Amino acid sequence: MATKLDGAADNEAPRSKSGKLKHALHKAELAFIMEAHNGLSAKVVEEAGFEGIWASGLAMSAALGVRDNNEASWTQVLEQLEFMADATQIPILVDGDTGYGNFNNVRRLVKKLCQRGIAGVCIEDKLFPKTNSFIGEGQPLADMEEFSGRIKAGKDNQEDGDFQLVARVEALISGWGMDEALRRAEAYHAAGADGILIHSKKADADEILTFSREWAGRAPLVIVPTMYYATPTDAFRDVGVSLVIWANHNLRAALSAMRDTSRRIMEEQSLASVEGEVASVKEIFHIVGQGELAAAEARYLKPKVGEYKAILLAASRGSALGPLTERTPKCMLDIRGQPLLQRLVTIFNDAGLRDISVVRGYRKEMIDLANVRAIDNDAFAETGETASLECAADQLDGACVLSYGDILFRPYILENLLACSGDITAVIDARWRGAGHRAAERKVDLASCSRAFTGEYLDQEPVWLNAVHATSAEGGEEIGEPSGEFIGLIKLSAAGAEAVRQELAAMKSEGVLDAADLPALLNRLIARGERIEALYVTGHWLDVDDAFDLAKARNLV
Ligand code: SPV
Ligand code: MG
Repeated sequence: MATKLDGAADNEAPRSKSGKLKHALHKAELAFIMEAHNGLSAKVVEEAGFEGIWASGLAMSAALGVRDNNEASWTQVLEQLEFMADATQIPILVDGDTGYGNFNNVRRLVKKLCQRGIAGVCIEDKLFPKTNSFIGEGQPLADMEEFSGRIKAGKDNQEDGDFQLVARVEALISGWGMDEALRRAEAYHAAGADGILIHSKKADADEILTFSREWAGRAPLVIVPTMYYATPTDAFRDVGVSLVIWANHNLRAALSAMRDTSRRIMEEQSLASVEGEVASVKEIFHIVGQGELAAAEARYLKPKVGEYKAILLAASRGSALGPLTERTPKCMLDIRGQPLLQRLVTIFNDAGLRDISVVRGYRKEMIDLANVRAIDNDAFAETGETASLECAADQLDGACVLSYGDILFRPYILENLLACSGDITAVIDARWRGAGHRAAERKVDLASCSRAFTGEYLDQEPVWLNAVHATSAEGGEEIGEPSGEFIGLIKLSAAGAEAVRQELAAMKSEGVLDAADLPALLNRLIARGERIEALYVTGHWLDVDDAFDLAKARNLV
């Protein structure tokens, strides 16, 4: 029994595409490559798990609607190959026909294939323009020495050291017999071919098996069992074949499927019966990597306003409002004929944001707004803002604005926020001590930023948030002179939303989620190295904590 050549050790990773093809040809086990004729079929071959792709001349020609007679020019083939190589990670062995001419054409072909990331080429010892081997009898062969010159020229000019050149022997097909086939194989091996493809058009594999035994592993042996398809694959293993090419079955499968589908749609004048039998449009999007593009867009494109989601946190009762919130959560208190939350939703809608989620808790049945997604934090009584936000974590899957559910602000504030470019931007009121804010009487989230608000027209340098500290009438942390008050409005890019999602998960696993508020979340993000942009505003917003605020809100609108 002949054995396949000993090859490179399997643990030599990572390999280039040509290195992978070289390995497939030289390793001890039998390798398989499968036909593809364009980018999509190349992806299908890769997806199925093949070690490589056979870029079949017959299949690529037929896919272009032309014959396997070099009717497609070599540069047109090159263009198809570029799509196939770009679409896949596995190596491509190209059917280079006769090399499109003499040694001069072969060396230019090899150079160009190396430049396009093609792993290897197979050239056959016939004459340009070629005819498919299964057509007619006794096709003329190239002169053996002249063909050896094509091989040498190809190998001398490969820009990629591992590029593989396979020499295809047509002597059996053209009726020249076994001795001539072996003589030519030996000459091509001596000329530098990395492997020998012995081709046959017989329905049984006898001549292939005989050749393989006689060849006895002098160089890797490649076969194309299109006509002797019934031969068990183990028979090829037993005689030391290195690489089997399944040469045209994707093209043939596609032709059958396309014919059947077209015929049925033509006859039935309807798509109904074929719909379940063809690949879904979704599958097409998936195989061409639409998901990767969406991720790249999120990374590289500024989101359009309409792509922002909004999450409004409205789970708390608002106890400071006493009996007013006994039956109604404070976000649903009436502000001149409309609930506070409805007014907030309208601000978002007017700015172009349509996808709005509200996290409900206290008296959740009272919160039922049109075109707003309701998300429930049923543990609202024992938890706070970050726990509510975590209930909406599924919505943090792209650019997003987070807002307290009990604030109102002039629309330009949201407009300015959406124009900010940072991944995470928090709105800070520089005028927090201003009239009517009554900071000494209530809990305020005081922010310290990289620099103070200037109000200068030309001041466009970014400001960064350093920390947010909760303080109250009873006194809070000493933070020196604060830069302003965090108003409860945050803009997140897709990356920012992902960072928030991860931080919420971390807080959950550390057991600190339930007690935390948005300032705590911001501080943790800063601590882990996220840069949080501060957008200064000067008033023009309010939050509703008590009856006084409520009166003010009723005056605002
Ligand atoms: C091809 O697939 O184009 C081949 C193999 O060259 S064969 O069609 O068998 O010649
Ligand atoms: Mg071919």
